[in-house]
Amino acid sequence: MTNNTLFEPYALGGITLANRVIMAPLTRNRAGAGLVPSELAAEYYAQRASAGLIITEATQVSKQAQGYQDTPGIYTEAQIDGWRKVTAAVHEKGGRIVMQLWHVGRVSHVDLLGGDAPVAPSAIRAATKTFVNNGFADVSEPRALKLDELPGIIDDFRKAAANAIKAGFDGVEVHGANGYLLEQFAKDGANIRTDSYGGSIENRARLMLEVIAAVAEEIGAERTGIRLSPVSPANGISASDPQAQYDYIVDQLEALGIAYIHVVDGATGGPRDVAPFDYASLRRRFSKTYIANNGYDLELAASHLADGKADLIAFGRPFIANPDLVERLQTGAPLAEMNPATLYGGGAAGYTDYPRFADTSGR
Ligand code: 8OZ
Repeated sequence: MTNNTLFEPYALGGITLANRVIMAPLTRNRAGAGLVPSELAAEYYAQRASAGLIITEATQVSKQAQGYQDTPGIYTEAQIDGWRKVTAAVHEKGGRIVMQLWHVGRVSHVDLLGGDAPVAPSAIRAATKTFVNNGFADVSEPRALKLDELPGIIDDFRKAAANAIKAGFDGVEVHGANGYLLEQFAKDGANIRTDSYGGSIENRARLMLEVIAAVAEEIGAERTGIRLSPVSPANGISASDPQAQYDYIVDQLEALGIAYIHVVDGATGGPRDVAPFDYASLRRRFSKTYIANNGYDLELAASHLADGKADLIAFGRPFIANPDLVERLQTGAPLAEMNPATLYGGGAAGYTDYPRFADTSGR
């Protein structure tokens, strides 16, 4: 393969990545009591520290932000202490790690919220399921957020970013994708508000951009990134004009000077060509780092880097069964298949017990 820069170092914001293979955020539902990451989480992430950068599983910024059973948080001292063990273990191995900050909005269930309704831009229930009480269930009917509640949500993201830095993270990625709160505001399929947070493209982007501005002010724009999924139908979301919406959003993100945008091509975890969209338009509008994700293999990753379509490529599912994904891609070793039965919840099985290729070959 010619001109493959995937295994070359890269300067992202203020940090240097050893290579351009990024571990995408992966929800694993294994947090312990108090939604503190388990002891196993430090081992799991450390096993994957040869990634140029690890983006953690989505982590809720408040109690209200949770949408699935046993996902970790970053709003209590115990959670900060738990995450500190994770960042220490990854840094010990020479890796880099940022935390993905998450508010699920309407994608939640009353049983996760002490009986409260999930919150959303508008009282429109998503056609999607969540995982709660050890099974899948339809999400609950949401209630529309009042205008005076939005500053509190922005503040939750701000505090969560500060907590992430306290816990030793190299930065944060705001989850602006996959049908969760910030995307619910941005996309008109979920937002029919008539105040300053609904209607026009500018109004629908407002909450996302205010969150990013607050996070960047708190921890520095060079440590702030965002994940976007312009045309993904994930979690029952839809948008009538994603090109204009995301061109505008990325123009504003450029003005805010953040370190990176992390863009899901097509349907998250599904077809890359689900709808027409000009990703090059986002790339042109953003001068800093562009991370591309969704269904990449070695060849596609190398070609997108060579063509200048992206600076870094995020791999999600391949990292589950291949802790040494970087080395496997680099040496041409075969990739192991993950077991879907142990993807969400449980303990070490299907989490920390996938071996490195070097430990299985030749036996
Ligand atoms: C899979 C299961 C639950 C949540 C996302 C945070 O799609 C998620 C998620 C993925 O961004």
